[in-house]
Amino acid sequence: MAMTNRDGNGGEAKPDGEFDALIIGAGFSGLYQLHCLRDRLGLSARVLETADDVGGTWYWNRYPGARCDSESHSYSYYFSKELLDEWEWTERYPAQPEIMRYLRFVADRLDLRRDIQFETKVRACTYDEAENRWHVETEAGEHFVATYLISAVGCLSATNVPDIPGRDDFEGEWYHTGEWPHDGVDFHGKRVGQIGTGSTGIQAVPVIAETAGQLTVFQRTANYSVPARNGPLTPERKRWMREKQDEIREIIRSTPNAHPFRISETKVFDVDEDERRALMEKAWETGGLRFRACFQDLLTSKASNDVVAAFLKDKIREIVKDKETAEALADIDHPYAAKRPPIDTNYFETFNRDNVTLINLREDPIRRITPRGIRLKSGREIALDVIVFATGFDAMSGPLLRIDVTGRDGLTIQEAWSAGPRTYLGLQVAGFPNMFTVTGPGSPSVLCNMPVPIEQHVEWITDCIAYMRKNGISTIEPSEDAVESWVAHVNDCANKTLLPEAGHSWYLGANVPGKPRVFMPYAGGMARYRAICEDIVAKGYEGFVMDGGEGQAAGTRPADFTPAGAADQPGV
Ligand code: FAD
Ligand code: N01
Repeated sequence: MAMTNRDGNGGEAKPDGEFDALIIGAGFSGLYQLHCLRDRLGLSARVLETADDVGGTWYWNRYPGARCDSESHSYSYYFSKELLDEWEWTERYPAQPEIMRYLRFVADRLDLRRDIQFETKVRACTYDEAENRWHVETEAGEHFVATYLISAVGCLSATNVPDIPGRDDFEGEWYHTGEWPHDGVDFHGKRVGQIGTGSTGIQAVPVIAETAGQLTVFQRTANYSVPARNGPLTPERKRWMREKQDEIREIIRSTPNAHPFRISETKVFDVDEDERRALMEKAWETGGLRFRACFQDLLTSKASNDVVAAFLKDKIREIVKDKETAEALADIDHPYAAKRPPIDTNYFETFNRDNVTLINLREDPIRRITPRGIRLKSGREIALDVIVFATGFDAMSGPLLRIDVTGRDGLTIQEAWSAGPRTYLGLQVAGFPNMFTVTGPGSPSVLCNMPVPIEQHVEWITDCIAYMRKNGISTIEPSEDAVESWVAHVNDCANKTLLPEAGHSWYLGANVPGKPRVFMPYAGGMARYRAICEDIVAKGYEGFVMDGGEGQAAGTRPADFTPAGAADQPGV
């Protein structure tokens, strides 16, 4: 007897392997997308996930010190009062194990696991125009078919291990932080080398240093960091979080980057030097990403940014005792927060330990990895037992580009994005009907506290699919014109900020050799982005081409992206 899929809330049963919707990825995005399509629309849906559990980012990134830079009460789903009421965070910034527990709790509470197929890596997705179906193949050779394909593959899920000559000759152990062994790594007494001083590296250094015999940190680009001031949540704070859910929701939905605090309206030069200093000291004591909110114009005025950057560099010089090390750490070449600003627990302090050394790669770059360690251009060789690659990700476009996705007329995603990713709203790609991307390039995603854009994207996609089914629409995709307009708008928004000035940042794809340099996230602000998406729907899905229905604003080119009432505040 042919097997059939149990079909959500009453949809038609389908042959084995055939679904209304296939979702790739079981992180924050994929879990909520499954819930919406299955439990709200009653569609048959299946999630395909490489890992053997839910969690996404928090499944893979188990490196020492891994934790959030979003405050716990905002790094949560807000769509369900039950979930909010039933979960309690324990720290201001939850660590990786706690976030994993949270996502497992959500998956179990919503009974999602029965529609997730784990240990299943998607290899290829091909659109069949005659059938109007997506065919999905896995690495193991399984075959699935669906009407709607939703990529929830994440922005930071494709690891970037630099191709340093000799890497494969290394006789010790090496690990990338984004694919960390589940049973941990024992650093006791070992000579450890860590390459990379981004958010990840800055979290890992203090924890690795606690047990390593010797830790050598290889720094190519010096980075700012502000103390996280992490700590346990008091009972009063937990009660406040529970009682103020509605207010918190209102704030995270209305601030430009969806964090649970408002950005000051004061500009750096609105106040005199003493007051400015006092505001920065206060923000430094508050810690975390709230530091960035101490002035309104940090990312729109270079002169203002210079003031804050100088303050932060002086902090490094105050903390780090060895003068040469302090200067190398403070020799930062980009505006503060032009890269996602790291927050830390004792990062700079760790360089005062006897077992920690900084190598400034700007002065003496890595030449090769040898069987025994890392050799620098000067000829100096640092003997190592373990190398930790805290070298980041092929971000935003990388995870989807690692799948062979083929749309209409044989167009591949690799061809469509050969000059950089091109989307409409970060949600769809021209030539790929009925394929949706959650947090795709062109969405505000990584500039935000991400659960907020994730919920918005998922709900937008769900409403769109509901609209299509109600109106007998068989396909949706953006017009080339609409994509053109959106890409131009994304660039305009970025160029109004200092973000593109961090020339080597992953926002620009500059961290991956050969990747086109295009500013990928939408810097116009999450609140404005939400208003734009709503406006486009109100105008009959302006900019989208829909097939089969009637009365659509088929393919019209949006004149601009200035919906009434949307704040024109940069989303940074
Ligand atoms: P992911 O969590 O990345 O999930 C994507 C899933 O897709 C993965 O499980 C992956 O295995 C799966 N997948 C990918 N390709 C395939 C394939 N071909 N076949 C099958 N499965 C596939 N954001 C914040 O807002 N605040 C923070 O504090 C914060 N901290 C972070 C810390 C780290 C170390 C990192 C790396 C990111 C952090 N982020 C943070 C960003 C974080 O990625 C998002 O907050 C969020 O977890 C993304 O969820 P997602 O479901 O969209 O993607
Ligand atoms: O990655 P990164 P990440 N030789 O790309 C260096 C989120 N996140 O994993 O700047 C030598 O920022 C590279 O040097 P350079 C957050 O969104 C959040 O740290 O290219 N060095 C850089 O120092 C974050 O932005 C949290 O010169 C090399 C580092 O490796 C994003 O994830 C925690 C090199 C990579 O930094 C990515 O952060 C962690 C080479 N060949 C992550 N190649 C929190 O919420 C790369 N580098 C707290």
